[in-house]
Amino acid sequence: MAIYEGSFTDTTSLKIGIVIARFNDLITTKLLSGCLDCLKRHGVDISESSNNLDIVWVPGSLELPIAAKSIIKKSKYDVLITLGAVIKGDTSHYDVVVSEASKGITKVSYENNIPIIFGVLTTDTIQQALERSGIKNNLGWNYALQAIEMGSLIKSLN
Ligand code: INI
Repeated sequence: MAIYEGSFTDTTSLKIGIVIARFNDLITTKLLSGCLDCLKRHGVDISESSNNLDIVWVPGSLELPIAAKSIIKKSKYDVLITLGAVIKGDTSHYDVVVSEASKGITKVSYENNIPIIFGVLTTDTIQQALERSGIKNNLGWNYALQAIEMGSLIKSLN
């Protein structure tokens, strides 16, 4: 019997890409800082000279899939993290943005056999988004943990 699971300790060779939306950047920059804090505390080199981490900025969550697809072509990543914030509020096309972003990200992940963490907050209000990006908890931290786990797991299975 073989049991496979991700490792949280052997991160030094993990190559990670982060694709982040600028829309609602009050929230997404907080997700990014939580994410980077977690990666750093788990041994990932997050310095500007790092060869193991790249960050790509896009206008909004709808653009996350195409940027993920493009960055994968440019370099070999073990895992990608997509960060965005879609807040219902007055936005009538909330459902379209959430649905297309999630479908697109899943498609890119399956087609390229690379885990892509769906770090897009989907909330009814800005208050909920603030609570999930720092005021109460910073889900950016969780997304980074999930990335480490999935990146190392899929690497070990390939
Ligand atoms: N993009 C987001 O990331 N979050 C949102 O809440 C949002 N709303 O509300 O519209 C949003 N829209 C922009 C969209 O992602 C694209 O960038 C834009 O439509 C251009 O293609």
